[in-house]
Amino acid sequence: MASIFTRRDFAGGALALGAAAASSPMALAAVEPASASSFPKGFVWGTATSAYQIEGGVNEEGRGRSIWDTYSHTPSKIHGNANGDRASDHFHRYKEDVALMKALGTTAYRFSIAWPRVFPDGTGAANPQGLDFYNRLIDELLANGIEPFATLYHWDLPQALQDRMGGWESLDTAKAFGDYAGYVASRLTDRVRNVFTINESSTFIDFGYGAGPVELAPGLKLSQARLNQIRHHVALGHGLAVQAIRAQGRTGTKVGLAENVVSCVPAIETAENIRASEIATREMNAGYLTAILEGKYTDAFLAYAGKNAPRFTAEELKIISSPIDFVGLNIYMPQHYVSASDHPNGFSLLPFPTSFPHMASDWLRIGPEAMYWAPRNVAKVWDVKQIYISENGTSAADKVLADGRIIDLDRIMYLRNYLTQLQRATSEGVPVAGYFQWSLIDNFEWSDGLDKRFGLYHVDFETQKRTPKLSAEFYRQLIAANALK
Ligand code: PNW
Repeated sequence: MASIFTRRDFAGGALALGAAAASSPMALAAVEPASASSFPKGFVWGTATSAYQIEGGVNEEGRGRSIWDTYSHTPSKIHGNANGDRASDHFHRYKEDVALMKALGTTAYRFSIAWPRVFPDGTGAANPQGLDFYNRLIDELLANGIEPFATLYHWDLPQALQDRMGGWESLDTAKAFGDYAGYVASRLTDRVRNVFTINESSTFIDFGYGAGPVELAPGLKLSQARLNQIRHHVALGHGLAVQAIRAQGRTGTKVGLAENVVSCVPAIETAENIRASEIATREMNAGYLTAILEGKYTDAFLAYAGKNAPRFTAEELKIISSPIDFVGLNIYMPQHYVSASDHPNGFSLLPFPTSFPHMASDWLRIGPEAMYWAPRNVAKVWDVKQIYISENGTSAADKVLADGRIIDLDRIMYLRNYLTQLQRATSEGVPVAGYFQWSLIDNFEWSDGLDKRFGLYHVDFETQKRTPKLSAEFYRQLIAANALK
């Protein structure tokens, strides 16, 4: 396969990419011996996106409104007053975008299905037309040898559910989510073999319903008690969806979730600190991932939450912990560095120095070791047998140079370092089956609007022209070699 950069892209540039473009990367991979930097044979390389962030087409084929339509049209909520009405226009350009995936050499793609396209009112009558777009997309992916991985909830809750019942504040939203999951599974799992239920519970709960440092839709600021109850409802929604997919999907459909696990990294890798990071992983995820994987809220969590603890039944915990096939981890940064402690809980969370480095998004700390420790600890603590890195990537202040090139060396630096740590994990046998780079194309980055770009391909939001950044070439070379480059 030829380089995704045309010669013109780099004509006259100081970079020697012409040479790379001339020789086939496949041939290179074949002559190079498997090296210490290789990933396991059959490792899945993909990219990830979400519906509201790229699709646009918000009024097409009977789509209902989501809380993000409402929120992004509320003045001053979004940087530059941007919204997702058009976003990256993927709804109309999906064929072009699948070609971009193919040019990278990816063999998998994680996208999300917009609930309000399928159930415009959240519940009740389905809008079969709403699934047509995903049918077209899935068929196009498969025709190009790219495995579809579908996420059912990437934050675009039908507005009707927020209006009628306070969204995830109500247990009925969890039930509605289960029904929607079953409906989608009955129609798509003839071709979609891997399904993620919910994306990043804690981000949309703490930032959407709580007072997180970033604000997300619906933009509420509820008490800790109500947040814990919402978390319980979201976990229940996940469990009901797992059961509905098992009941209505094709036998053998693989189900999991995509969570921004609270990653706890040992500050210094001593045996004591490593043990502390395992304990911290279990306790710092106790409100969601631990409950899903263990079927209980830990004693320490319930004691700490006290009167703010969620109300729950044993039956609900059984549903929440319905067995899943894989765990998806969205890894952007270490949430905590930890050390061993004499405190009864066995770990202490260390404060971040103010000089700790971050990428273009203020929150996006640079701590590549999270890419080793998060999957390593999830596998160790819960004996998880299959893990996907469901998201990893970075924003960067990409500039289109006068000659049209985008030389995003900071993104390459970030990816190389995180992937080095992922390779460390897979080489030690941590069961990571694949990696989804966030993101294929620049998109609507929630409250940051169109300002923070995460794509491997630059999008000109006026013309919708896609241009590969240098990081796209980095990723293509890495995939072709199945090893760090
Ligand atoms: C994730 N934080 O969001 C989401 O899954 C994506 O939709 C998003 O575009 C991507 O990461 C990049 O931001 C996050 O402030 C948003 O810690 C904010 C945070 C973490 C993740």
